Amino acid sequence: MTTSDTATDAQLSALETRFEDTIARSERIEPRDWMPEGYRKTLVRQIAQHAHSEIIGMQPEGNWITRAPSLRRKAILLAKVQDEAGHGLYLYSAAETLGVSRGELTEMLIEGRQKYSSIFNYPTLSYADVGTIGWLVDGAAICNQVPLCRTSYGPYGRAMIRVCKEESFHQRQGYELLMTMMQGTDEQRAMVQESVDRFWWPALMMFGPPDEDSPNTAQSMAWGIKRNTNDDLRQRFVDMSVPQAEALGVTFPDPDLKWNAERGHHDFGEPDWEEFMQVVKGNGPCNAQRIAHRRAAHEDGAWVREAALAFADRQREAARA
Ligand code: BYC
Repeated sequence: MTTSDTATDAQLSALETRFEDTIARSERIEPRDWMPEGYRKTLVRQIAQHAHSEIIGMQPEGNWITRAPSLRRKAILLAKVQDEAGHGLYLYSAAETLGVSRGELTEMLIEGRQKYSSIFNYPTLSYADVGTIGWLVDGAAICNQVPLCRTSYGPYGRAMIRVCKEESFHQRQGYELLMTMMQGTDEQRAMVQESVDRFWWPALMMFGPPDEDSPNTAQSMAWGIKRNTNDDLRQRFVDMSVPQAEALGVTFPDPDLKWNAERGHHDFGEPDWEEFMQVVKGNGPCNAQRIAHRRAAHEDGAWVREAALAFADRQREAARA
C-alpha cells in the first residue's frame, strides 16, 4: 500500500508505526511493505548509484583485457569484469522492486541525472592499476559494503551478500597481482608504487564527503539504510590498508599517516575535497569519456532490446492462440 492510496490518517499512522518498529527491531523492510516516500527515494538513489558504479566500473579495467600480460591474467580479469556486470544486474533488480525500471535508471545515468562512484573517473595507465584497483578500490568497496549486508531493505541486503563474496575474490586477485610484481624487477616495483600513489587519495574519497558535509548520512542511518558513517568506514579502511601496504613493500603518499596509540587508529591527512567535488560534478579526468562510452553501448544495444520485446510479444500471442 502506498501513501497515494486513500488511507485514513489513523491507518497511515498505524503503517508508520509498524515501519518504525520494524526498523527499531533491525528487521527487514520488504518490497510489499508500506514505506515512507523519503525512504523509497533514498534507496532508489543509493542502489541506482551503486548499480551504475558497478557498470561504469567495468570500463577502467576492461581497458586492459586485450593487453593482459598472460593468459592467466586475462582469464582472471575477464572473470572479474564479468562479475561487475553481474553486480550491476543484481542491484538494478533490487532497485526495480521499488517501482523504477532499469531502463529509466540507465537514462538518468547517461543524462547525468544520477551519479556513480567518483573513483571510476580516474584513468588506468598501467597493468599495475588492475592490481591496485583490486586491492584498494575493491578493498574500499568491501569495507563499505559488508555493513550494507545488514541494511534495512531486504532485496538490497541480500544482493550485497553475494556481491561481497565476489568482491573478496577481486581484492585478493589484486593483492596477489601486486605481490607478484613486487617480487619482480625494480621497474615493476616502481610501477606498483606509482599506481598506488595515484589511487590512494581517490580510494579514500569513495567513502563520500566528511560526516559534517554529508547531507544524507543522519537520515540514512536512522532508517538503517547505512550502518556506519562515511568517516568511520574511511578510518576502518585506512587501518586495514596500512599493514597490507607494509607486507607488500609500498608506501602511501601521505606524510601525516601514522599510528595514534591513544586513539588506537591511524591518523591520516585530509583528501582534497575540492578535487572530489569537481569529479562528482562531472569534471574529473574521465567523466565525459565514461558517459560517452556508456551511452554508445546503450544505443548500440537498442536492437537487442527491441528484438527481445518482439520475441516476447510473439510468444505471448502464440500462447493466447
Ligand atoms: N562518488 O550525503 P552523502 C563499486 C554523493 S564501489 C560520487 O554522504 P550517501 C565497484 C552522494 O551520492 C563504488 N558521488 O551520500 C568497486 C550524494 O549526492 P546526491 C559504489 C558521491 O549516499 C570495484 C552526495 O555526494 N559503491 O561499485 O549518504 C569495481 C553527498 O554524499 C560519492 C556504492 O555505491 C562518491 N564517492 O553516502 C567495480 C556503495 N560519495 O545523491 C565496482 C553504496 C558521495 O545526494 N553507497 N557521493 O546528489 C553508499 O554507501 C553511499 O551512497 C555513499 C555516499 C557512502 C557512497
